[in-house]
Amino acid sequence: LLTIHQQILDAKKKGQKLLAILLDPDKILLENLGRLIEKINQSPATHIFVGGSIVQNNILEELIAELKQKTNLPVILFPGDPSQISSKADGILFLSLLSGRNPDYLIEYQVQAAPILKKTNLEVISTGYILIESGNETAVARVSKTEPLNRENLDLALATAQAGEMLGNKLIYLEAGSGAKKPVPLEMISLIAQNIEIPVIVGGGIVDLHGIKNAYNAGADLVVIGTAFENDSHFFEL
Ligand code: 1GP
Repeated sequence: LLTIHQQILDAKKKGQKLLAILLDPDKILLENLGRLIEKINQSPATHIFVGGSIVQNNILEELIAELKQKTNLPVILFPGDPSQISSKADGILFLSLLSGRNPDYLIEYQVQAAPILKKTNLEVISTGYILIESGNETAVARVSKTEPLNRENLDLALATAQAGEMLGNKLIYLEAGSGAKKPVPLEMISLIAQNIEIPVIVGGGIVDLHGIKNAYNAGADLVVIGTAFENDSHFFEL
């Protein structure tokens, strides 16, 4: 059986593009979950990400239990902090916010999370998380108290991604932030994808199928859709 990470590498090698639906526990009503999962099962999604910048809602465990019961897709934690860990998921993006200079999001939260993760069977996937300026302040920037990278500074974004790869990150996540006005620039995706070996995840502000396709064509291996699916669970039927 392949790990989540091996499956992503495998897909990349074969040129198969991957799609994650991001579910924010704070924005989900458990009574609607059954229908939502049906939509996910009918969609082209290959992965489910669960998380948010701050999760106040206490439904994380229940949400994941129900997802595990009703879908076959891998459920991967995408946590804003160590409180968002559930042993019921399949894996976790173990994020380090490489674009920022806030030590809490570079290493402190990882130190707090490590002993908790050791007690679970979660697949821990080291991920370099790079926040790109998006034309509006996003929750990630606000909560992490970090500056996103300038969208025009392609060299700095590339150097950041390469540093992540050299540090041993298994994935690079280029993030414009949930509800971003402007998604990650295509030239940036393409420069980075061409100059690192590890798979590239792209998300934030992608609101239509055209945007998904553009990100794939630029070199994204996995695209993340949150808000667009939240607003319209028929999104993928078009
Ligand atoms: C946010 O990249 C994800 O972390 C998805 O963003 O909600 O804008 O799709 P959206």
